Amino acid sequence: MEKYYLAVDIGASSGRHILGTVKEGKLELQEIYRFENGMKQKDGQFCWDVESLFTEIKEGMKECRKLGKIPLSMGIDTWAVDFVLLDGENRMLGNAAGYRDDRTKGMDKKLYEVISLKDLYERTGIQKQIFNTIYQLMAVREETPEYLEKGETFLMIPDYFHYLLTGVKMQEYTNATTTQLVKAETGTWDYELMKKLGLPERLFGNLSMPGTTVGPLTGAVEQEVGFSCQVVLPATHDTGSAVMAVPLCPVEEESTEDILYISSGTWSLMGTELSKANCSAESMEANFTNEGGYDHRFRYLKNIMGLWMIQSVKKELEEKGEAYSFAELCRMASEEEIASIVDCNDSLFLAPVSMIRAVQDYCQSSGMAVPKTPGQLAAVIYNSLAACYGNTVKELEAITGRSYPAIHVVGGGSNAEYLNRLTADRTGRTVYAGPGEATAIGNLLAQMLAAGEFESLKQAREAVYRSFAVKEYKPDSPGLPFYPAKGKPVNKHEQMEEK
Ligand code: LRH
Repeated sequence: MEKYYLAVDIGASSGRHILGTVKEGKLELQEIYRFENGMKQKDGQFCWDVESLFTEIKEGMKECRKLGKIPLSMGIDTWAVDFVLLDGENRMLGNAAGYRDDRTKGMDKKLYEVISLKDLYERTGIQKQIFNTIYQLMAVREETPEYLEKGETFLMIPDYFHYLLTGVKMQEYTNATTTQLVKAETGTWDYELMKKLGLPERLFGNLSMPGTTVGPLTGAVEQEVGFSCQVVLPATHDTGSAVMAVPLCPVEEESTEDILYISSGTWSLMGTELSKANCSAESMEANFTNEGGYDHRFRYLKNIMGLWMIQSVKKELEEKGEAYSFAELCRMASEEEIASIVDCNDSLFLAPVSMIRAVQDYCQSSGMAVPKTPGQLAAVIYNSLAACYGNTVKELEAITGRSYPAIHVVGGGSNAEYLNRLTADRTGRTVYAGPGEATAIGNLLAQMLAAGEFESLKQAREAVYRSFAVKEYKPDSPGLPFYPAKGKPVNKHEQMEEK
């Protein structure tokens, strides 16, 4: 009898249900459902439609029933930092505001009246991003303090969905660290900080680690979807799940402290794994973050604007009646000579009214060639991203004192061949691209580890390496897909053995 596990992975632009199983030490995946997501304006605020997302979660679960593949367990991961507040009767107070909403404008100044940025970083190790939960909670305190007074529970988005599925409220650790309210040293809520900020402690219960069983589905959900299973916490922060699925080559790589990764999607999260957080001033100045990972490891990384810029340009062009696929934009970009580079991490690009205008204005005001055609715009964006990766490698090497020969690009963006080539060239490192479904795979791994399918994360990562095709890109050379003559993609390790 096959044992199935279900990962529900919801990103900023889409969600998917993926069933996973382990066969002869290899992971097998089946995507059974996919749906759209996005922040929408509601009551003058950018919000997530959590109600319709929960309907989609249940619709996807029904597919398991239809296929006759009932999972032993399931877990949900989403983007970080966003949350809901529930009152004593478990009703939402206000909306599930999204991180691109500008309610946090000026909240950094308010926060620093209470605690300096340096002290905050020393305690939490979390990189300043104006949309972090801490700044969002400051905005709640300013605009709707009654929500904090009436609030009984604070739940991050995946915790809220787990609650709707099971009736059990759990607060998962990896995602909680992105609130900037968790102490890096202890991995527990920083109640002292909360007190300083006027945030009621009662909102924040004990943190639970990935692998913890939340509980079985409620009777109502079971009836609706047609089966029951346990809900088990993955790393509910999508990036935490993606980093769990960075493949580890048993021959070349001892641990993920030896390698760099980029979790590439709407955001590009570039970094390494550390066993101890680095909360130094140097690290803070370089804007690196120490997000909590599986097994109390730290995801030491930089948050880079990512594919959001090209996604926004693509959408804008579509609205003007000019539709291009990402592959077409990449091809057009590769034929352009434009040398302009923008700073992807400039807050200008976080939520501009027009991304095309934002890129053009940036180039204009810094005296660089202004991109006009879709190909030129795409070239500037992809080259800027790769240049940012190049700088980040240098910063990481300077801070950790290590040298990293290779970069693993995982997640949906690992399919962007053109960007992979630019990344290899601009970083001067070998790029290993894949797997594309890293986030869902990582979600599954946490459940599988809890069920005893693997003994350790290292073993699980080695299974990822054996199970999925990885493409290699050497600097200054075209991407070389690892396709042996007979056709099926193999991974780099098998390829080396063939030589
Ligand atoms: C990626 C991500 C990232 C966060 C951002 C809000 O989806 O979770 O790690 O910083 O969304």
